[in-house]
Amino acid sequence: MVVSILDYGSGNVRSLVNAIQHLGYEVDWIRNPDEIEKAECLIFPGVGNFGFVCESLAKEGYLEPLRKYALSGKLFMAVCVGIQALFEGSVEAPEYKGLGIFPGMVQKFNSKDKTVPHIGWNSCAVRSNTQKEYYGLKPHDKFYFVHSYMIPATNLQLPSDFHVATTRYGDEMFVGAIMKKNFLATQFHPEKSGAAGLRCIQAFLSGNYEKPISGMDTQLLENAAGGLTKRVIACLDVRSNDAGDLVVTKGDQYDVREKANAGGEVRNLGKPVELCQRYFEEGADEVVFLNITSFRNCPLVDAPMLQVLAKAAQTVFVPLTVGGGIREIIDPDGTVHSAVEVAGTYFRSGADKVSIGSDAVYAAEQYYANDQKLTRTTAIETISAAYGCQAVVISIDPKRQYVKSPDETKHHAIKTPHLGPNGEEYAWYQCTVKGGREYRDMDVVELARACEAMGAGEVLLNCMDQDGSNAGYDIELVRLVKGSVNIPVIASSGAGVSEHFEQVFKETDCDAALAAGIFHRKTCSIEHVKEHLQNSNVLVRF
Ligand code: 1PR
Repeated sequence: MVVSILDYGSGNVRSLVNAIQHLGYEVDWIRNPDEIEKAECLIFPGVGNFGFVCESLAKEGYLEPLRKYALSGKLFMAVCVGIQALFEGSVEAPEYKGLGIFPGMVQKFNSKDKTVPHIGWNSCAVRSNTQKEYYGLKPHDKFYFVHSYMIPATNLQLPSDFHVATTRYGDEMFVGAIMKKNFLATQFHPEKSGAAGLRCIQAFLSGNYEKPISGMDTQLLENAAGGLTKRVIACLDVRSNDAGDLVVTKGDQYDVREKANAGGEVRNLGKPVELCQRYFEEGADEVVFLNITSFRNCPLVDAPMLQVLAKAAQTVFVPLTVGGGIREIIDPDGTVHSAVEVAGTYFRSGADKVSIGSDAVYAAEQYYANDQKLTRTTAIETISAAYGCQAVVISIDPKRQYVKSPDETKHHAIKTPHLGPNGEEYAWYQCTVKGGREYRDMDVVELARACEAMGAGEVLLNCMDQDGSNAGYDIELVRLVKGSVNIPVIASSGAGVSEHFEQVFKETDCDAALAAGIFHRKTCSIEHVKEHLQNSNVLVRF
């Protein structure tokens, strides 16, 4: 069977193609409305903004053929914004009409009591006692979600031959998937949901709709184990070594060279694609690639990280983030590529999110200089507008600065039990650019808030003081930033033992913890960290 994917300009569909091919199916593209009715199996991917998706469908003449196909009884699957587009409309873009196959409007998550977007691994299964699983969705599995808008599960009016799998986030219950024979629409990304997601796609493609299972514990979905997990993320700092090979390296406080007496060379801790594969197999919830030298003077199409991503995405089915050099770039021949074009090139190679470091600081400076008005021209704003805020992470590289009293600085200072070199009781966190080499007159709270306002969907919070120290996360820093924004915060830098992950999850509200050296050096595996977290009552995915 050939699996047809609708190509109407949606974001990262590379991963979907990779997952389908990995399962042994052939893929082709539908690029014309007339081709829809000829498809024997059609997948409708959706990434980004509801308005963008529905406008593109309408403009290209897809609305009617797609509606007809979805109801035809032939194999049909919709993903993420794809499931939302099956409804009448969305509060995200009320001026656009959806396909109207199901009645009702897509709503926004309530952000008063929780972080929005809903990013991470959550449960999704049919809450009934039919003792059946549908398309391989089991109550104890976790699936990868990334969205700010959802279809509330209450007052849902669907034809009676559809089953609904639900998911809980905070006190809101929403639609995780809708299915009937030959029809599957998911809010989660099956192609990014590891083994559980591949099982779901396989069950769909092979027509394995329902399967009796014994001892199905739907009760699991009602208790704490049914919710969003804390994520454990592996980070690969990538650069060329002195011999010109692309290697994963790791610094201490951002210095990636061995000490002079050890040769002074760039530390080589392995090959990017191999390490990524290893971390996927060990159970990493996400993998981040940071291009720490931005490979200057290289045309965009030849950027070495593009090949790394393309290769990794063929066999790694969890979200991949790429950072380093996400900004407007000029090729050696003078060709200018806008930031959104640069990001698009990475998305098409297999990245799910881009992370912006230095450029986020410059944009935040511009934001405050402009009386907190949005220009809609920065990398954060343009990428977020085109691909959705969930695709934009900002990577912060702060350095702790001590002061005797908060009055000594205009920046957000905290009282700290870890006194400064001269007994200072207060500290603030200064933002840096260019991999920590240049300090700017901005603190982490100002930066995180400005980036959230400009449309960033997540914060990757490094810490120059803790990086490579194995001494644990900077708990005060994580608390400070998490308390300043409403988007997810990934704690980074300093993990040395499993207990450090437990500490950062229990003592702060961070959403994910990232580490590098501990995994590269095999001090302990991701599996071991997760076992420790589970035994400490922190909800994680296995
Ligand atoms: O400014 O948009 O081009 O992005 C550059 C990116 O590269 C930023 O995300 C910046 O953090 C990163 N970067 C630049 N130079 C370095 C360096 O180390 N010399 N890496 C660097 C930052 C921090 C994390 C590390 C954690 C966890 N390294 O990547 O993985 O601290 O480490 P640990 O668990 O071993 O303590 P732009």
